Amino acid sequence: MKLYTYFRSSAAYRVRIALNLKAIDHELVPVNLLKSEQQGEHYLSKNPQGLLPALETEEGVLGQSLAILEYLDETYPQHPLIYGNAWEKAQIRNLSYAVACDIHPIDNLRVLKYLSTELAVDDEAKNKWYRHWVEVGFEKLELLLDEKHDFCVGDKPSLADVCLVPQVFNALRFNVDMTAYPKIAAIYAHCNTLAAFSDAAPQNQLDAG
Ligand SMILES: N[C@@H](CCC(=O)N[C@@H](CS)C(=O)NCC(=O)O)C(=O)O
Repeated sequence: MKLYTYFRSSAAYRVRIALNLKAIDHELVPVNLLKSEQQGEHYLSKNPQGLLPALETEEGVLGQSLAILEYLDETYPQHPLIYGNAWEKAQIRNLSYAVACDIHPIDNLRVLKYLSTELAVDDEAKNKWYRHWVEVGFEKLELLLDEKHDFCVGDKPSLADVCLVPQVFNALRFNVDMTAYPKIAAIYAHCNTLAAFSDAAPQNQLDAG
């Protein structure tokens, strides 16, 4: 199994965490987003959407991190990412989608590039945009979390943690003040005590340079 990845891609980071949690044998294939390799012929032949990540399996190449994560959960049931009864599973998805569908896409590289190149937004305003949408999302997410658990929904990592941790990493990179979100910050710190999470972190990737 091959994962097309970039060290700072938070969607790829999600899948790296899941592969580690499930101890699935895999190879990481770097695709440099800053060199626009995701738009190159080779990568587009794998994933025509031109976005990271993509997972190459014996069955074919799959894009979209949430689809990949659910596929891995079904095919490698050890250490389930979506667990519990129907209600608990829905809670996991609720938190995961709050990050992956509502926060991440507005702050994606191509959106930030469009702000700079097409709308002539300067770096300061672009970073303000980034922080704003993370803060709006984290403010609401914080209300959905409780202090009883080490992870988003219980006492073991789920899809929600797999989505949240990369988003917090990026938020810190853009100087979001995490003291405003103590529950999110505590979950982030706790997850990073696990090798599956810390090994998947951007600074620990071979392509981190
Ligand atoms: N919904 C997609 C989002 C994928 C995505 O936006 N990937 C980013 C990296 S985190 C990317 O490839 N960006 C390249 C670009 O914006 O040109 C997923 O979850 O896989």
